[in-house]
Amino acid sequence: MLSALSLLFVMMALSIMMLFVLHSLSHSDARGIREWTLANALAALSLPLFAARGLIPDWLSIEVSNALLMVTSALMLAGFRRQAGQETPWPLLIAGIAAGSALVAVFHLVLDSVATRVVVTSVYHAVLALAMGVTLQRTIAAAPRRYPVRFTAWSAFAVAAGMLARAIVYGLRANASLRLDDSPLNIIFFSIGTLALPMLTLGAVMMTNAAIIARATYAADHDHLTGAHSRRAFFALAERERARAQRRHGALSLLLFDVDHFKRINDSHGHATGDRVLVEIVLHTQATIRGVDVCGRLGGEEFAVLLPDAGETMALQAAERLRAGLECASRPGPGSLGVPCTVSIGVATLAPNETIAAMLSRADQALYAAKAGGRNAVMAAQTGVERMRAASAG
Ligand code: GH3
Ligand code: MG
Ligand code: MG
Repeated sequence: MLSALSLLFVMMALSIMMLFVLHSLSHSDARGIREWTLANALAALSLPLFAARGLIPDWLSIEVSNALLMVTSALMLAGFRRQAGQETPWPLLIAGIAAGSALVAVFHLVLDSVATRVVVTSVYHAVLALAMGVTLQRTIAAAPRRYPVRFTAWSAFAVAAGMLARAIVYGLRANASLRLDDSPLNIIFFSIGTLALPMLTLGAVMMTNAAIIARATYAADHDHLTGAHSRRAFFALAERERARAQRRHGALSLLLFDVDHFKRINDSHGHATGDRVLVEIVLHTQATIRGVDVCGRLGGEEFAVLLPDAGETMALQAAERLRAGLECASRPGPGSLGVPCTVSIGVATLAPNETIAAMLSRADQALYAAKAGGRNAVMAAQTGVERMRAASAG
């Protein structure tokens, strides 16, 4: 049968297990881990004190153990706030812990009432759990994955509701003499208390994992220097758009561009300036293209833009806007790049049943032709038929 004592030991065991789980994340730079670890360590420390009631001095199993559990809740909240990038109102929390601890002492040493002590601690934990739920709820929109945040927020709200119910029930029975007994009501509330910390910690771990995965995915999908899509991510998106265009008989175009005489920029202004120019080029490109278009860095100073639902005319216009804008931005004047910088662009539009590799190869040839023609130019790719004709004529 369940007993309050066995639940205390289950909670202690779960807190220790959570310490191991949290330790597995300690190498990451995720925020909040330190607070949650400390919270579980304090809980594991406070529970034997509760359980040893009668065997150790009362002030240890009442005042100290309750104070430790109050700090535990405050640390859990601090962890969630730090994870959300928010300050923790420590003066307020310390005042709450001090007031809560003082009331526990009063209702032990002055007016000995277990029920009132339960009301005090339950209200404290309910308020803290509510604050955790609200903090988490506010971060849902910006979270990389919503499920872990929802799970944790609703766990916090469930804990708050349970603690509030406990405060009301024990408030109504203020005169009853209660101890660590095994009455069904006590067991129910004890179970809520037992599961609260492991559940919130589990949620914290799920959220941390989701954040780590999101960061790793972003790093794999984006170029570190410019923030443009990485080559791998660009081709994955291009493949998806190709399938979509061919399924719906829609258009898809590609701009392939390369910085003109970039080596000269590096040689005469330094590699750092070269890097800055690459960053500016991507910023300029992203400001020029539509929201649905995708800019990727294919390597070195070569970039590509994928234009879904854009035929050749629209793609040529976009390329010309990009070329002219960069030429303009590199001229001396306010907001100038500070170095002369132009690009040559090859433009290809997906032909029926064409692969991305074949379209890219045509865009590459057009880019080569734009370079050969003097650079700072836009060139449309030949279609497959034109290429065959040109080859047989050559
Ligand atoms: P072209 O007009 O024919 O394209 O001439 P180019 O000088 O731009 O082409 P080339 O291929 O000769 O030189 C490209 C240079 O880009 C050489 C390489 O050092 C430089 N580069 C590649 N990646 C980076 C980078 O991340 N940062 C900087 N600063 N330079 C880079
Ligand atoms: Mg170049
Ligand atoms: Mg190049």
